[in-house]
Amino acid sequence: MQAEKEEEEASPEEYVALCDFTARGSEQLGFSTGDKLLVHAKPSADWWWAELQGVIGYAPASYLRQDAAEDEDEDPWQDDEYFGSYGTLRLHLEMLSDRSRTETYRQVIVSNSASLRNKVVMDLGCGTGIISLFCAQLAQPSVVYAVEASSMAEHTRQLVKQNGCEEVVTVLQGRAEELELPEQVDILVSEWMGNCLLFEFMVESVLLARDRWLRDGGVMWPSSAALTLVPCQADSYYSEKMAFWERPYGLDFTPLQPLAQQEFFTKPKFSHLIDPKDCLSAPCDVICLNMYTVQEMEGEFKFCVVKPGVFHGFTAWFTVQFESLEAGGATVELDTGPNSDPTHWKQTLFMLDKPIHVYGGDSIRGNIVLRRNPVWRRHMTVTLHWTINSSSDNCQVGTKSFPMWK
Ligand code: 6LC
Repeated sequence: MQAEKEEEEASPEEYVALCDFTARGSEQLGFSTGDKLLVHAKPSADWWWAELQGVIGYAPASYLRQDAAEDEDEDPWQDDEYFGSYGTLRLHLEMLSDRSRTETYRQVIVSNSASLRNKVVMDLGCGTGIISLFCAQLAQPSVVYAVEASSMAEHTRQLVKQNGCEEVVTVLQGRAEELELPEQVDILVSEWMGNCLLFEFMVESVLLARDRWLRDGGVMWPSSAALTLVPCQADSYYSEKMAFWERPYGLDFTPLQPLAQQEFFTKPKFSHLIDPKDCLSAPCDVICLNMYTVQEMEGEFKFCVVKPGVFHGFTAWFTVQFESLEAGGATVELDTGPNSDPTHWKQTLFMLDKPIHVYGGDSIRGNIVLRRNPVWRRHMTVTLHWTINSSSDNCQVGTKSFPMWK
């Protein structure tokens, strides 16, 4: 028989705190950068049972590193890996094949073409240069600085020439962070959105470029972004990954269910396409980013359940808005949710550990926090807290943190 408590019996491991952590509640353990903690158990990927100077409590795993010296040479932005992946065609093909995405950017250029005349534009993370080429062909900017860090930039230069846009589009190969330009720009356009809006944290590079290179009164495209959440059913995913173990081939495989939970439900499922009928309530914008100001990466929600069903988890997606520069012009929106054409981002599914039956009139309220992984800067943890208030039952409270990916 497998010893269930094996992990707790193992001798504690020493970890170093990478940054300060303030405990919320008596279950958590607060610490400061550089503190040495003893980790006694790792009951989940996110929260470890740890000790500091005789005090014991839960510590967030992503704040701890086993050996401070060990990773010093590693690049926490993982730029080699990140820009390496954008140096081949696979991801560019995926993005360009996404018509909703690409056509939205084209529409923004077309519907603002008069205002773009003689303007200085920066296309940050231009990839194959599609947005820069739209600008050059469909409007008359004085110059477009097409900035791209990956080796794709060499091909982009060729595409600009091939399409007769070299007078207007200047391709600059390098990271936005090290960019040097001869002037400030009037418009900063970028397609920086990752899964669940923020994954990859390219937005950080965009905001830095904004602060350095956007002139006063300049325009950001997108101008705003929102992360939307809905409580949902996910019957087929649940059956496929969890209910499966109940009776395969007439045998009881339920002892594998805790493993299945760990393996399939710890991280969110990218590439989920939610059927609108699986939404248990109307969706709610939980985080709204104004691209001109700095904001909190957390938000609250309150959902009112509209029909009885099984609450398996939350599905998230995002929208971005492009303000119009033309008098009376309409805002253009890219919506990656279930009521629009699917995009390459699809939606992101966060599964609860245990499904909960809910009924019309129940409320699900709580909050979401997106916390940047302090070491792996393109990664983040999404924490959801929820309280279900039901007329028939007492309230149920839950919380779960999802690493994306580390
Ligand atoms: C699109 C990412 C593109 O932006 C990709 O070609 C990548 O190499 C480039 N990029 C990302 N960050 C920077 C940066 N700091 N400086 C220069 N180029 C950058 C992401 N879009 C989706 N995930 N959809």
